Amino acid sequence: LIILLIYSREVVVRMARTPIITKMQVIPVAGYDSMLMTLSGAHAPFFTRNIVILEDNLGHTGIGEIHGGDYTCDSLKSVIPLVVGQEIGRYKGILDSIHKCASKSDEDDGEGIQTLDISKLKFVVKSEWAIECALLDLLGQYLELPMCELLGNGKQRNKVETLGYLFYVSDKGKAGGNLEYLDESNSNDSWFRYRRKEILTHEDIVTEAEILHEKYGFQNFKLKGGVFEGQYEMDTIRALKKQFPNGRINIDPNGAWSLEEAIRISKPMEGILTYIEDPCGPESGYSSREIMSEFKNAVNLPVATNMIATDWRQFYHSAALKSVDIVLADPHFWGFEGSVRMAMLLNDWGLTWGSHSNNHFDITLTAFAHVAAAAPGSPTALDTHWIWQDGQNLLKDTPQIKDGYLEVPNKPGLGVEIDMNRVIEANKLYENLPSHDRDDAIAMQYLIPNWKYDSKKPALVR
Ligand code: GKR
Ligand code: MG
Repeated sequence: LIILLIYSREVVVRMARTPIITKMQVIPVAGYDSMLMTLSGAHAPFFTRNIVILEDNLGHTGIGEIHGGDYTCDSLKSVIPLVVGQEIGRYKGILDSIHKCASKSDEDDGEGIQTLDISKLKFVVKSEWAIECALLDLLGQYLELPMCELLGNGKQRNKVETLGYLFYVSDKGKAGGNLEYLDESNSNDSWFRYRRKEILTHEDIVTEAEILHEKYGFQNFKLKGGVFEGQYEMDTIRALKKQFPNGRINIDPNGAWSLEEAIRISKPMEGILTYIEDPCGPESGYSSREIMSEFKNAVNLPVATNMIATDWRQFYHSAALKSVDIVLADPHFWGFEGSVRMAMLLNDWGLTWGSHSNNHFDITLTAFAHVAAAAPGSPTALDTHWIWQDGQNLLKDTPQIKDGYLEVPNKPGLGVEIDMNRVIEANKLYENLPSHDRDDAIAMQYLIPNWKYDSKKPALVR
């Protein structure tokens, strides 16, 4: 039997025209975050991710990063036998075999994230896209081509316009020392000091944008709404526009406003906002795709989403109803090839592509740079939470954001090198956490006792 196994392995190796995957590791990791405010509550001091590392018989290493938590980690580990032993040239077949053996979790009711229930995000994210990323990294190294050259029609640009993701931030001191938020008050970097402080007023947000503009050169900003009354948040946008008259500014309340409120407060913002993201959600028996379509009929602003079109079936209905102009097709929802396929389709239809993000490390930053580099036409400035994590690098050569543009590594594959010492540290942090799933209610309850999530009430409105 042993001889037979050795023989059949030899046959596979001899027949393979591209390298064989010899090892797949799944490493859960954690990093530090600020007390960022959103409709779903307040970010915890830590966020979690899963890292995939593939090795091939040429000695190359391919990497990918995705959503954190045990569900995603276990899904990744369960498919290791479908990946190891395969040749990288068959990467589409490998992913197809994973899809075919995937089964829907009993907890997944198919609702998606149209009401921003973050416990459902793990069903919208597909763990195998971290494997797709690592496979494309290996394939790019084998072919000596940057990853963006393997996607869609290949590389469309050398750098990718990126936005400054503005958040209201609560005072971490209000958690009474029970939650271990990072203190960067001694940092030499003014952004690193500022991002861990309370940021709640219009003036605070303008200062946040000014510091970010100074450090990264952003000309595009997105304010995370769903925290205060909608009118207060629109006044923050006005203050931003006053300071950055040429800036392109967007607000995303994650569907918190009713259709009536969204129309009332957004109409006066025509000419001030560049676009608006998920202003309203499902109501009165109508889905968010129907409600957003009515919003679009009433308000003359381009509308973006990462909530109402998270797969092709939802996109079909969103497109049929003309509910959106901009689809933020996160490669971790749609896949790398799928996100670029969406970019090509939107471009052909005269619509716009962009990408959504959650907290992430620099592996995701690099991967998104390649996807956006392959998106044809004029994508909207890319979302990234990276500015809140900058400094917690898992790479030795993290791509930089300069003058508002993220560099796209011009080396084979992802074009970056993983720093295993940092990964091991981030894994230790993860292993010491009491829970691995995101729960924004815990920190919120220090601000408002017994606070509960309500998709129709901004977090600080109770
Ligand atoms: O990180 O809290 C957050 C964001 O609000 C995230 O959960 C959203 O999914 O950033 C995202 C968005 O654009 O909707
Ligand atoms: Mg959004």
